[in-house]
Amino acid sequence: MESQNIRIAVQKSGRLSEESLKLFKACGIKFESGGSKLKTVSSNFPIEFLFLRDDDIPGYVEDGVADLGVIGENVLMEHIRQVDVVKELGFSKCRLSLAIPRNEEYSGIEYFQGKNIATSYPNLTNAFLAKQGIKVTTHEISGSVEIAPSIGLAEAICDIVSTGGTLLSNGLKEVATVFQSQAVLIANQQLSTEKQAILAKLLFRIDSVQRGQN
Ligand code: PRT
Ligand code: ZN
Repeated sequence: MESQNIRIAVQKSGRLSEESLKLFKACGIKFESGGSKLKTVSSNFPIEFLFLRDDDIPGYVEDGVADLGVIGENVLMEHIRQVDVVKELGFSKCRLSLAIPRNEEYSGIEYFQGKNIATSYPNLTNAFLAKQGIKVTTHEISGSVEIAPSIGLAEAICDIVSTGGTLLSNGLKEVATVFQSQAVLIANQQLSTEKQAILAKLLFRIDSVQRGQN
C-alpha cells in the first residue's frame, strides 16, 4: 500500500496560527506557510497541512477530511463533536467569562436570573448557568459581542477574555468565569494504524518541545 501522509488542519490566520506553526517547526517539521497557500506538504515528515477558518476545523476532523486539528477548547466544547483531544498545547490561553456593565452592582450568580445575555457561545453559557439554577435568554451573535449592552441588545455578555482590555474599553466588568481555554490537538476517532503511528511520532516530538519549554 502507498504510504500516506497524516493531514492536519490549522487556522489560516488568527490567534492560533502563529503558535501552531511555531510548534510544528520546533518539532523539526519543515514546510512552507504563509501567503495564499491553503495546503502544503512537509518535505521531511509524513504530514500535510490544511489552512482553514478555525470554526471549520472540528467538523473536518470529525468527518475525517482532516486527521488532526489545532483548535481552541472554547470552540470545540461549544458544539459536541466526536473527536479525541490528544494533547493540550498550552498556547492561545483565554477564558469564557460573563461580564456586566461596570456601574452595575454584582450580587453573585443570581444576578443573571432572567437576564438577556449576548454571546457567541450560547451552549456553554446556558449549561454553566443552568447548572446553578439560573435561567437566561441568550442572543447568539458572532462578533463584537462587547458592544451589545451599550446598544441595548442585552443586559450582559458572555465572551472570550484574555487581557480584559476589550471589556474595560467597552465599560464592562468580568464577574464570573465559565470556562478556561487553551489550544488543543484533536484527532479523528478512526485513524488507520499507519496514521496512528505517525501521530505517536508527532506527539513524541511535541512532548520533547514542551519539556524543553519548562
Ligand atoms: O478567522 P477565524 O474564524 O479562523 O478566526 P476567529 O476570528 O474566529 O478566531 P481568533 O483568531 O480571534 O481566535 C482563535 C482562538 O484564539 C479562539 O477561539 C480562542 O481559543 C483563542 N483566543 C485567545 C482568543 C483570545 N485569546 C481573545 N482575546 N479569541 C478571541 N479573543 C478576542 C475576544 O473575542 C474579545 O473580542 O479578543 C477580545 C478580548 O481580548 P482582550 O485581550 O481585550 O481581553
Ligand atoms: Zn472563527
